[in-house]
Amino acid sequence: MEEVVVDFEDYFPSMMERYGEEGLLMELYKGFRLLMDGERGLITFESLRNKSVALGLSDLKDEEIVCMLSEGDLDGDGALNHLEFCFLMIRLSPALFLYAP
Ligand SMILES: [Ca+2]
Repeated sequence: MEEVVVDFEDYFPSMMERYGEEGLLMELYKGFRLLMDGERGLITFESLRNKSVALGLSDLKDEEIVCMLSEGDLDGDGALNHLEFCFLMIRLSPALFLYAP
């Protein structure tokens, strides 16, 4: 989990700088679409494990995936919807708020 947090903290502030706030939300949405299970429209353990390579997260261990899912899952259905994914990404990258107006 520690590694993942560091990655996101490094990654998102520079994304914010590059894309701006709306652009970043679009990128988050693209990331969500990339990782989601196409049939359910949600990020599940299986979809995250299968597709994490596409986001350069190929070293993600199963327990880190479980950790991300349980941390991000707000309604308790065991998967991440778009909103839960955005919240999780923003929570994992508190440095983002330094860029808020
Ligand atoms: Ca959920």
